[in-house]
Amino acid sequence: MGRSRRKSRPTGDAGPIPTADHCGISRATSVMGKDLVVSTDKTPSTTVTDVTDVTERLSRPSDDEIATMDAWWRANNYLTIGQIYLMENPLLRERLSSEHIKPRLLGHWGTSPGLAFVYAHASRLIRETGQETIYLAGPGHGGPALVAAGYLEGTYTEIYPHVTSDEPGLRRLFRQFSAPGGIPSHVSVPTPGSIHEGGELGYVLVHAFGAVMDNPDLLALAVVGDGEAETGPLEGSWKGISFLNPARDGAVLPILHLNGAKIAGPTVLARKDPSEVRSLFEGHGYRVIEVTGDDLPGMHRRFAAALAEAWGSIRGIQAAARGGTWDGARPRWPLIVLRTPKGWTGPDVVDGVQVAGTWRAHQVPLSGVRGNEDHLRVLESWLRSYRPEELFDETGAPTELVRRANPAGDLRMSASPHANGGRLTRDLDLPDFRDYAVDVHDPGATRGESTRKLGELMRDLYRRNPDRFRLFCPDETNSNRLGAVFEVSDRAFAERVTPEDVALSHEGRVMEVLSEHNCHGWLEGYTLTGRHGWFATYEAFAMVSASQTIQHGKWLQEAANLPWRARIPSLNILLTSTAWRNDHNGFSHQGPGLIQNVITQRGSVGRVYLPPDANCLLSVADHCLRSRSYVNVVVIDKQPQLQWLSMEQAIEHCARGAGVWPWAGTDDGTADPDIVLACAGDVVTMETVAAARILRERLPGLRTRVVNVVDLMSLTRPKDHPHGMADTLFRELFTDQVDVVFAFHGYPGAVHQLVHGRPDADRFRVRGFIEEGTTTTPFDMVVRNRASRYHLVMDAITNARRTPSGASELTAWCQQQLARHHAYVVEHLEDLPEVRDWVLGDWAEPA
Ligand SMILES: Cc1ncc(C[n+]2csc(CCOP(=O)(O)OP(=O)(O)O)c2C)c(N)n1
Repeated sequence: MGRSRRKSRPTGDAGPIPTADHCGISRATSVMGKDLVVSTDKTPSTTVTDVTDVTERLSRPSDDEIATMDAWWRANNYLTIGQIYLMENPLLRERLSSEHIKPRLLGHWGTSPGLAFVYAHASRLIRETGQETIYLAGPGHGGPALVAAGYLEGTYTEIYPHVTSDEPGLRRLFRQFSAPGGIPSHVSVPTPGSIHEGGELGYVLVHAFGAVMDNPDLLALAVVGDGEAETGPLEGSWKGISFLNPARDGAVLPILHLNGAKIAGPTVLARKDPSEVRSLFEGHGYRVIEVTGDDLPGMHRRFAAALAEAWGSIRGIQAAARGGTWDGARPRWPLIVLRTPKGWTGPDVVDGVQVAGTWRAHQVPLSGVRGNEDHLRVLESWLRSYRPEELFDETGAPTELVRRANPAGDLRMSASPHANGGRLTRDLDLPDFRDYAVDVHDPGATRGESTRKLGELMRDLYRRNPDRFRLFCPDETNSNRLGAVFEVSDRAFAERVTPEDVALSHEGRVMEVLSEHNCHGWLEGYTLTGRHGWFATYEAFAMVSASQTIQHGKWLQEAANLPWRARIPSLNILLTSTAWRNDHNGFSHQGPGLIQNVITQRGSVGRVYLPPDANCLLSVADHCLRSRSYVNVVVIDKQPQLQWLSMEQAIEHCARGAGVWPWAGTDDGTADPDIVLACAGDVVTMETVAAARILRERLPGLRTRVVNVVDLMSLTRPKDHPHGMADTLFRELFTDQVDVVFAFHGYPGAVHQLVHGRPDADRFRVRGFIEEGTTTTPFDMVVRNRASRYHLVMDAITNARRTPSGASELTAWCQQQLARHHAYVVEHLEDLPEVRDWVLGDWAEPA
């Protein structure tokens, strides 16, 4: 450490540009830090060939064009550093002093110059081609660079007029960054042009691929951090091209930014020999284009050529597919590997220690500026090295030299309507969900596979909305009984299709990939750019992508505070193959954890629905598809299940969120019941209704009331969530003193959490999933978790306000029934017939 290295400086604006000193990989890597492995391979994996006139021109920027891009880049770097360090003296009108420095230096410099470099070049591409482009910064901690980009493009001032395009505006821009009452340090929701915060690393490509699906004119530039590239979700997301159709979808251009380091050490891909990196991505099906170095203006020339080559190749692929000359083979989409030093153009050596090109450049390369005169002087000369006097005029506005780098209007990446997807959202052409109703004459008399009905509704959504609805599912569309969609659309697949494959083609639009991260992220990208969809998954494996659900919820929550962000279609998540009926599988497949995550999130974005049957599911689904900017979690099993409500009843029940099922209990509503039997979730609803029936038959003196909850958030107080039911309704359903035996689909703690603050909340006795799982019979699952009808009956007796005669005999009978169950399932490997075939109508007391 401590070895000083040659360091380049930004170029001048309009002066003569030195000839590009083309460096091979070996030379370029040698300036990036001693830690980097140096390759002697000088052969680029692709050459600039077969390009149109436009790409030819793009690939050879004039000196003037380079000067323009370089000025914009310098301005961006200057603004980035200003945001991290300065609270006064934004244009260095006076000698920098410690009073100008923020007391807390928060932000990330290391990735920012690379992000801004790519941005400057992308803007030139857009200016020359009119290409609609969005920019996704995987390392979203480079927030100041993207804020600066929006500011230089004028978008920032258009959205936030108080951040003016002059010296006072610059001061505000700097002061607000990473500051109380200001903006966060990442490419977060307030950043114009962003659909991707990049806070939790790993999702940049899934967002990019989701954004371009059914978006044929869009190019998503996705900068992937080399640290980010070590995450599981990112590693899995390179496969996006295997699902892209060049005729119908737009394109993703990944730019893998190998700046060599993450927070505290080197990255795997940066330390690999470039030939290995190339092989890796060629293996994924990409055409790898490499640009390496820190020399200027050589880097401008080489990157311009690389971008031109990538764009030309994208347009070539699309032209062939759209012009009918595509042979159907999965195209080899371009990918740029960009090697630059971390903290490029920043302080090289600080206190005798190498900073630029190392992990030390990650956050704030000069940390002691306020109390360290040497650091202060280094900071000042660093800022002055960008020659701000050429970049900002006497009023503080960006000069013409800088501004001419910007594309116009909506083509500015910070102003792209695609990145404010609500602006482009078209409502779904929705079929009438009542048309898919299950005929229910008597409650609990017939069985049906509820999700099959939803599949039929989705089939017709595909039919009516071929450009704006998709289902995303990790390989389980059929298993989850949603297979009706295949009557209209195949699964999307861009790899080889064989005659044995079923419902699989290039034209397909049902998204099946065995990655919850990809499915979830693609749907996020799809909805963030204004289109609609569902993510359907096994309930337990929703936990694989639970963090994405939480992150997206945060995004929506923050977006709701920004009037300029138009509301986008909701993220709809169907959890099926649930904990209670995962028949083929076992404990690993049993986990209702996502409910807990969603109800725990602050704010009003999350909604959890537990429809007990098909008609309720249809009503809830219709509501979710019409809603905007929510995370809707819908939980229902795929197995045949008892149907309770007619469509009219279901609509009314779902609209209220919760209600009494008078036919299930014995309470006539004239006085408080002795016990309330409440339920939320399909399987436990059946157990509750069965328990109420047992009580009616065997303990007729006990007044029971059955309450079913569809909208879980309705249990909360209105001040805690917009769905929270009014106090009067809560008392109407649950009284304010009668004990409630609550059978819940998920973990019991969730109900306690939700009813917190309601009258005498301690009276809720909750049964739910208590992690007693295995591969066993359906009824054995509820028995193991003490949520069976017999457990509920015993709970009702224990907690009822009165104990009618016969109660202790009934308790003993329940215990006998449980003993019978245990003996029977072990002997016969299935449930007792009176349980297995139980329906409400013909319940018969066993002999
Ligand atoms: C999933 C996740 N894990 C850890 C972090 C903490 N973190 C923030 S930045 C960073 C390093 C990122 O390195 P890289 O992607 O190479 O970005 P760059 O070097 O360009 O800053 C880490 C580990 C995170 N943000 N997200």
